[in-house]
Amino acid sequence: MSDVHPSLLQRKIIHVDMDAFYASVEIRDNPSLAGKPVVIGGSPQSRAVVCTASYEARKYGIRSAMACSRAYRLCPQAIFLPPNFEAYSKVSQQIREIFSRHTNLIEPLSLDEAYLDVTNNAQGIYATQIAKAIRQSVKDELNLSCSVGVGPNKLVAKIASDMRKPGGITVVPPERVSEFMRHLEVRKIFGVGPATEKRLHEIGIQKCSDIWTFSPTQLENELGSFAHWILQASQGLDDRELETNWERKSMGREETFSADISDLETIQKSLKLLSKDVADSLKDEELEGRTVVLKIKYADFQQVTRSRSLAHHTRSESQIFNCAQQLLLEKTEAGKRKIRLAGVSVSNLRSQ
Ligand code: TTP
Ligand code: MG
Repeated sequence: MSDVHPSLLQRKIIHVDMDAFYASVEIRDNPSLAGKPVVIGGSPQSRAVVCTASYEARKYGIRSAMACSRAYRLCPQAIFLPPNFEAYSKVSQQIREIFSRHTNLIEPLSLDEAYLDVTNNAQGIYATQIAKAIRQSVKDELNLSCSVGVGPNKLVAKIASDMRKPGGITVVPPERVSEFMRHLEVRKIFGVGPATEKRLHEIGIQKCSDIWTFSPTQLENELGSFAHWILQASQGLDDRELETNWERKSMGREETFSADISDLETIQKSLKLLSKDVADSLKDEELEGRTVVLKIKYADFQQVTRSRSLAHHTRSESQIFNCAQQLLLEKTEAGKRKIRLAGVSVSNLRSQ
């Protein structure tokens, strides 16, 4: 078609996203949970938030980031399980191995999603065939389900993978990009958060095609430097390359307490467990780090981070804990002010 933008003809990008990831892994490993509403997060009595929920649980309105207590009210018969990061990072490595059969150009976005550039793929086959092969391998070898989007760039591929969840493949060829974007709500564009969405609504923009009615100058007057990017994105145009040299920048864990606490001993006990989890995860991923970061959220939600760099890289539980503890005692108001959350992370990482 003559009106297809030339940049849409150059690349083939796939976006893979696992379905109800943490919950699906738990159900796979404990089949008695199949078909039941399963919530991964803290206990309903705690103030933890939901990491994710099985599709059965979502029917009750349960969503990621919702308080577990609210999830419980929505569905008291739901089964609440704590996250098991070791299991999820193992699956994450396994899906990456499956992706690597098709291309070396892989950009993991999180444990459960990644972009693949398959313009020049190992077998010289269509991107759609690769999408089907990946979905099949994930099902046959890992007994898990994923959704896949295929498009001419990252923006379109990512929106596409979300269209037929769970288990669906959505292919948007270059000549269909325009129609695909036309009816989409602007918040579906990666990077349009609630504040931007509100601003766009204020000037009468709901759907991507509403943006097309503005001239670049008009849009710039309304939105400033952001105008160019949103005009491109609304047409499904996106030149970003894959960032294939992705490296983990930090490893961390945090805990929201069931009640605000000022008792230092309880906080230190929590730091010890968090430090152990961090040390274990560093070991799993064969990493070690030099900077220990303590995060504290006070009862009034004010949040502070305090960090200290060690003389050497480490993944020793006791070194991480000692450092976090010192930071707690010397650099925070814990003990005097009540706190609701503590987190420990290690950054400045290198492979060991
Ligand atoms: P998502 O891919 O956003 O969600 P999902 O895989 O559970 O479900 P969907 O089928 O809709 O893709 O996130 C992947 C995992 O990341 C999810 O299983 C749990 C974790 N996560 C959190 O811990 N907190 C959050 O707020 C979100 C959104 C995800
Ligand atoms: Mg997912």
